[in-house]
Amino acid sequence: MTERLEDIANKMVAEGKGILAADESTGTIKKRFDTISLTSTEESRRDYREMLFRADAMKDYISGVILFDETLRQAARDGTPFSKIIQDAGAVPGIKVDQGAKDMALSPGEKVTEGLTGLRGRLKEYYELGARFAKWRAVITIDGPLPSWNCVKANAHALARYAALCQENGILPIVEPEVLMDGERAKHDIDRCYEVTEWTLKTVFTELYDANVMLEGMILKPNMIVPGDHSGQKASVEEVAEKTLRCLKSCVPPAVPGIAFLSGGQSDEQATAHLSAMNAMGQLPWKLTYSYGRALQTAALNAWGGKMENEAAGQRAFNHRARMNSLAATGRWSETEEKKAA
Ligand code: 5MM
Repeated sequence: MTERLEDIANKMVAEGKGILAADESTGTIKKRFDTISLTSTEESRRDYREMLFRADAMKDYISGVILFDETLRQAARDGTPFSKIIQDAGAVPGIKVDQGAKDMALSPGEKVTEGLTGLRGRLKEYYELGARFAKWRAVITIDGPLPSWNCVKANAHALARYAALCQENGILPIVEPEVLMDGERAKHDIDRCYEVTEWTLKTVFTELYDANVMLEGMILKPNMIVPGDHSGQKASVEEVAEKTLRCLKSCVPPAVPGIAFLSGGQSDEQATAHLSAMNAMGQLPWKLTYSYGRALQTAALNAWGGKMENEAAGQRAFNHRARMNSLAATGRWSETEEKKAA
């Protein structure tokens, strides 16, 4: 029997659990492996993902894993499909279905995410392979007068068309409109991030409504409200938490069961501290949790270093980060917890 989208959503934002974004495309995982001087091959990518998916954290703190096409089709060294390892840990396997943010025609410096052509057929195949949710990431760049309405509107429209196709095929859509905080062009202050994120989210929810997307059967994956990396501005944890919540409350209907943040280039500890502060601020209309890539993986990648003999060390680092974020998802993380465990 097909699972209800609402049930998949509630499982993915279950108390104290969050999502592991392990959907790096071949180009991105190569960049990550370059930092530990490891050659990216099908085998090294498999070994790295196996180290993560067999860690204890999977059972306790991870509700879903976003995979790249290659990984959903891959098996562990003993032949067990990764999708089965994830399911056996009690988590939901998911799949990144966008085909990347590409230069937008006649909109210099902006990107539009592609991948709608043939998506219905791909979703049907991914369902057969075990995926029960999908992810599509739109990228919005702030730079002087950018983003343009053309960029915000086109990306929001594509997200809505993707989400509708997912729901038609029994797959829960994670809708990810990312207003970038990293990169050399990110010189904007926190209030500009607020303004652009608000504009983007309001446009996305209008497009989702027009596309008949059922809000109860989706998860939003937004950025937090933070200053750009190259702004020279520092915001306190309280300011980030307060502005992010204010922005989300003005844009995200309570029918949405959960919001799972991206980390976007924040340090591991910042991403955890911000999430915890928001959850400690009292009753919210939706669950607030993590769908981190870098902020869940960087410490594990470094501890593993591409060596079989470091597998346990990599898993310890991943277990620790996942536990800290689980505490944050219920507003109970503290620096004392962080240091105690380290
Ligand atoms: C894990 O990184 C994801 C895939 O990136 P590419 O498509 O560029 O290979 C990315 O979509 C990720 O799911 C989100 O951006 C969140 O990751 P962070 O690292 O920002 O938490």
